[in-house]
Amino acid sequence: MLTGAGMSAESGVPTFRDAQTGLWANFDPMQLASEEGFRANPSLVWDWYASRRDKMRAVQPNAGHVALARFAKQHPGRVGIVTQNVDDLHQRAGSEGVIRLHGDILQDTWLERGRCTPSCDMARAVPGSPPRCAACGNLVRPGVVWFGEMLPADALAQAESLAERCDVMLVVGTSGSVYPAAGLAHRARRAGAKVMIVNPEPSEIDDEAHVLLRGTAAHLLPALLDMN
Ligand code: BV8
Repeated sequence: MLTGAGMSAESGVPTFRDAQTGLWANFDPMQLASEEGFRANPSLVWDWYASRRDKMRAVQPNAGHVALARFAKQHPGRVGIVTQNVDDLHQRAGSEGVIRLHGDILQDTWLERGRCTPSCDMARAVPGSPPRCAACGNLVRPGVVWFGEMLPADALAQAESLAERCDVMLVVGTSGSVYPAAGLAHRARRAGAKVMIVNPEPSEIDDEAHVLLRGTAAHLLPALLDMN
């Protein structure tokens, strides 16, 4: 499975495509989700992530997340879930070993990666927007992969290996516009897998699909996966 923001839409998590609201209405999410965007305006970007975190903590997995988790349990060792989503809804629905390509919004990390010493303790960071290290002033940033940043090498390698070995790749709720994640469907098809896409709208990777299912994750996945 490869999932994107549409997987969480019916849980109430806005997709990247959905218009930004509130303070961030006039900001391009790709600019906000970048190191230069954060350095240019740390508090604006930190508050954007804080508002998304609050929204993600307040919502529940939907029937699509639950159907995927149940299907994986019914077919142990035969289902891999790769997600672009930074929420934890797959995990909260009971899915194990989810490969997170773009990080975890609920995790914090340091902006200047190599700068911190043992005296830099995230738990004792000076509160603020964003918080900063009490020892060296390093800024705290969300543990997500920003545009222009490399994906976690192990997660990407695992995802590429799954794409090359799977018989069927089910692609759910992605516009297929962000790389290298979107390239996984092409990689699977080239390796001989059947590619199925679940999306109410056309996506940029529809050409990779053998089967296109025009519908939503929470409606189609239970029907699709509970049949077996
Ligand atoms: C990198 C975390 C090495 C942060 C995210 C090759 C070609 C072109 C460009 C590039 C390329 N290689 C690299 C790039 C640059 C860039 C990129 O892809 N740019 C694109 C936009 C042109 N990629 C990167 O920068 C990546 N890093 O490549 O590093 C490198 C470095 C420097 C230079 C070169 C190479 C890092 C990408 C990761 C960025 N971080 N997220 C955060 O969340 O804040 S990406 C973020 O946006 C999400 O994680 C997700 O991946 C993406 C949004 O896409 P979707 O999930 O598909 O969501 P979207 O809103 O677009 O669409 C929703 C879909 O759901 C729609 O189709 C809709 O119809 C559907 N839907 C709606 N409701 C439902 C539904 N479907 C089902 N059910 C529903 N109910």
